[in-house]
Amino acid sequence: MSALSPVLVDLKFNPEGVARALKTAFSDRGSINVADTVDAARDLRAVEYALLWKPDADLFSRAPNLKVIFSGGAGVDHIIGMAGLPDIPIVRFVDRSLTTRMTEWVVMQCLMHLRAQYAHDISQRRREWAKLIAPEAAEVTVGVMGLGILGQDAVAKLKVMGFNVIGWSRTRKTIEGVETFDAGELDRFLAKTDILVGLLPLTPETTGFYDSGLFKKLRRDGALGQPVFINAGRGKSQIEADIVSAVGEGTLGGASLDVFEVEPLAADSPLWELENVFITPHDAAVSEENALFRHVETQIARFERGEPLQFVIDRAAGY
Ligand code: NDP
Ligand code: OXD
Repeated sequence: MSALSPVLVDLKFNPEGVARALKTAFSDRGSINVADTVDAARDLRAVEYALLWKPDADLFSRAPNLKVIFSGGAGVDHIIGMAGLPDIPIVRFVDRSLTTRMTEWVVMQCLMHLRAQYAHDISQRRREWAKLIAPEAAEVTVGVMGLGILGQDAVAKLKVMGFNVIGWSRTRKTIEGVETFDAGELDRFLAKTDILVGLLPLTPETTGFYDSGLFKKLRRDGALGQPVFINAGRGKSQIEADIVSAVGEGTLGGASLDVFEVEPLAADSPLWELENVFITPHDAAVSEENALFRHVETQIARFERGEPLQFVIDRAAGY
């Protein structure tokens, strides 16, 4: 019997965590971690499976016999545009822990804006006892853009918190107790939204999508007064200069951003300075390495048993 092909790993995140988790993962076939100096120059021609996050530009020419590509995250935009990308299945990472982490972040940000936490932060620094009367969650409509794995979990848990939740996606979804809109109903969706939550993948359609024109269409007579923009999808979907001016002129009452046009966010970005903008460094929902490797092992086992792979992206749609 010929030896099983090792899994090629090129993950540009948390190198110590990846190296540690690889010690026990893929025990039947082994792995080649190109981030590790020992493996960096290895011959990749026989490799059949690659697990990638922002891989080296020459990876596909070095590994010309791949059968399946696995994304190290839920998004695949870091691979889709690459030169030499072979026409083979691309499987994205779908995992309970990743989904849960994202929902924690989304719910936390919605609550921070509901309760005007930035104003409390300012008062605290000034040692001021300044009570605020916040609306109830039920008075506020959260509009979730993207009703996929992450969007639907966020919707369910935002509802548990009492928010009125509506949702928008390319194709209409049916979710009990949630008014949903399809791509053609964007303006109707925005006009009902007080807090906009972006959980969209980056595709040509969603590039530069969150701009001043869109912010102006959000509801302005809701319980929060000024609408809020929250984005944890992809930074290249937002126009940051428009966010800065929308917050400055009051079109937006605040924002929460986990993703940015260019990451890391430049030290001189005006976003850092805005009191009512919460910034996190693209860590809303990190991929936990052990869970990621288990998911890849499961999918390879399915593939080798002749069963369909799960979570394969639609190359034409780009996600
Ligand atoms: P899914 O593929 O499960 O869902 C994507 C959703 O977006 C679907 O509802 C889809 O519509 C909708 N959509 C895509 N394109 C359009 C469009 N042009 N117009 C309207 N709706 C559109 O993805 P996930 O929920 O798993 O993940 C979403 C994104 O979150 C990832 O692609 C990634 O960019 C980001 N992410 C960010 C993380 C972070 O830490 N900040 C962590 C993990 C993911 P339809 O249902 O009709 O197909
Ligand atoms: C992902 C991410 O796509 O972490 O999983 O951004």
